[in-house]
Amino acid sequence: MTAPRGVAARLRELRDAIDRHNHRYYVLDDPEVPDSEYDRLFQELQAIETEHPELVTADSPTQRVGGAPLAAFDEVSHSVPMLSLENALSADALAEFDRRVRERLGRDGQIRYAAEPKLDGLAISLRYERGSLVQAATRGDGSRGENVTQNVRTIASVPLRLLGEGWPRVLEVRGEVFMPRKGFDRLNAGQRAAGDKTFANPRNAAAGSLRQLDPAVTAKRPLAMFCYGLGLVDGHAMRDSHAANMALLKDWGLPVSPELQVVDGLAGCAAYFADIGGRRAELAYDIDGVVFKVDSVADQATLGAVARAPRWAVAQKFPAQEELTVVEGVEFQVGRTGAVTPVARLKPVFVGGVTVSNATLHNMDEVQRKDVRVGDTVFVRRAGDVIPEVVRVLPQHRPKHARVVRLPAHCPVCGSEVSRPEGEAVARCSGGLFCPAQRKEAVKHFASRRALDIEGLGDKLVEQLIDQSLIADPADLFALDVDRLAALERMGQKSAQNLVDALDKSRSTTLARFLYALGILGIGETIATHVAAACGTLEAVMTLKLANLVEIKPSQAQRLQAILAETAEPATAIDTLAAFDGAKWFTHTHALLLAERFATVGDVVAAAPGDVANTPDIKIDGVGDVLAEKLVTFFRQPHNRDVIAKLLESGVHWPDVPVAAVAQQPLAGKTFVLTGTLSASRDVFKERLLALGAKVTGSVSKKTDYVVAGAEAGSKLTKAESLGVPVLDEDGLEALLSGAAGD
Ligand code: I6G
Repeated sequence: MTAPRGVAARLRELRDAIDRHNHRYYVLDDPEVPDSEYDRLFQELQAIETEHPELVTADSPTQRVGGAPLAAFDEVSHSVPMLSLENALSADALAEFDRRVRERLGRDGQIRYAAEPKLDGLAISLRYERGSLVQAATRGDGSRGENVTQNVRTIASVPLRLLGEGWPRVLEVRGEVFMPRKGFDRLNAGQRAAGDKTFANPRNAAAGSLRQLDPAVTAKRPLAMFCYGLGLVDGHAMRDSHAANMALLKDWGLPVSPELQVVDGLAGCAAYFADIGGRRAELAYDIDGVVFKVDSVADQATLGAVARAPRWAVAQKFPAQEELTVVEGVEFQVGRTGAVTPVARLKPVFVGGVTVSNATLHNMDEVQRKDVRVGDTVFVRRAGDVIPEVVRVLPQHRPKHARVVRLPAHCPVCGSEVSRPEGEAVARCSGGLFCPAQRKEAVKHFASRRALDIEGLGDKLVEQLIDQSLIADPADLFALDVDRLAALERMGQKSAQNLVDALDKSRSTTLARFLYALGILGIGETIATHVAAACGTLEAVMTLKLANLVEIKPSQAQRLQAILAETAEPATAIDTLAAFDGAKWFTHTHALLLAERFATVGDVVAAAPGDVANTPDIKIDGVGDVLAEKLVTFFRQPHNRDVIAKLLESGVHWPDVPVAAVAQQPLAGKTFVLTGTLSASRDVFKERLLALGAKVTGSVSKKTDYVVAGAEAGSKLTKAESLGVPVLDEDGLEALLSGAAGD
């Protein structure tokens, strides 16, 4: 049945009116009509939609809360990465930021900054297509987040349809979801009354509410949002200033901070920071600082981004909050790499919005420097998300029998010896993967998002698996079956099956991720990518020798032979030596390198200097002598080789990286900038370029070799054209990649 034309027109009228009233009520805080009038319009709309279900659309105000509870959130790839912010923890750090901005832009005068409070909430990306909200996603790791559309639709201040006109065909808006303090207090009072768990602070409450699988629960939570930036914009030239763009969003009905202001130079920033700091307690929501952004969009493009943060924005944090409490004990925690870290157990104290009962003491040098003893009254500090720390002791409150903290001789978890090498601050358990604590951390790392990305394998589950001896190392994960998993605490048949599926999916990975997942000391994600690119195969990595990577110059070899002849016993094993007067460069790494060829000092002294000298034949970006030793030593350990063999037997695999050494990599020395929308996330193309030895940077300069421009490329494309930098489209990039890879 088609509805009469008059009905459709009335329906449009009602939706427009309700959207407008919602906006005035929830965004502008300035309602135009009494609640009774709003209710009447809403009921009329509901009645029409009940009679004409064919007229119901997803962006109707009646459809905010809908949809069945989810089993899990889908993953969403961000077409433009969601960056984080550099922090400035002092006025000096902010001045340094301003100096760098002016230097990079070549400006003497003041920079105009857009300033607004930094909310203590959760970053979110909203996607509007032709004015309707189609997707909302969390930041996740910046490239991929979780699809929380159903939940975000329930936030009253987020429009399901944009107001006005002239919006781009696709508009991605970034902002922060938060819970105002009053709503938080009400929520906790309700939770308490119902005997349910209360939330420690508004941030946790906002995060917990947004990650509900049942949108009906989220709908009851008092969430709000402010937009602070843009993601992908397709089909509309936005304005050339950040503040003007935010004003445009506001015109389209999106909530923008009423505190947003444009200020001039560092002095303007300082005044704004002081003003907001003074009014912090009066604001309706928690903030932890102020964000300053270069207001000119063209200048933002020139400044670009480093790693995960734009160079044109900074978060100046309020000073950390500190409270007094008492150290009730000191325990030692064992981390993934065996580091034994002293942790103070504190009398619980409320600092910066959370109850703190543990604080790190970092290492024994710090314990001694601060002279922290059990029984001491101490200041504890918590700054933002940083782990709380003991700042200083109040010696006047020290009880008579305050106990001195000593490093245990044996690991508190496995009983192995704890050693602290000369000159190192960190003490380590020598148990390696024999130590359950290290095993747990190793498995957690192996499963983590940037490693093998095993969805559903949370920390608690890993702990259970190790404690119940169901696994001893990461390779054992692949032998787990649904029945064994389903028998674990808080696991059912369905989640067990999901985990087995996730394990199966994770078998297919990349060499770089695999190397990172092994958790080799010092080998982070970037270095793992360089190692994979330089070596090409796991076998090549596993057979690396120090001789491939570490240099001993002929002049050093000669001098070393002379010193050894004079000062060392010929029968001394060469791998026990390090540093001599006159050869301070000679480290344990060099001794290990020589041990690949010689057994004793006598053998080294008797050799031709040319045989003692060494020229490395593989250059791995970022791998110096220290990392070279860690890498080579790791793969020499039989238990590490056993775990790797087991992993390969369980079907973990990756595509080959057909490369030998960086110098021979086809794209070595070439710098690329990726811009605009490509058919897959830019990270995918970045990974492929890195694997062939290329560098990928965020900003275009004369040194850029290629700019790869996808759809709707903006200022970077314009800059490339003005500098005469070659521009490739996606097909051009594919051709270059397959040519370079020798396909
Ligand atoms: O995490 C953030 C909070 C607030 C932001 C941010 C912000 O502006 C007020 N702005 C940017 C550009 C980014 N993160 C990346």
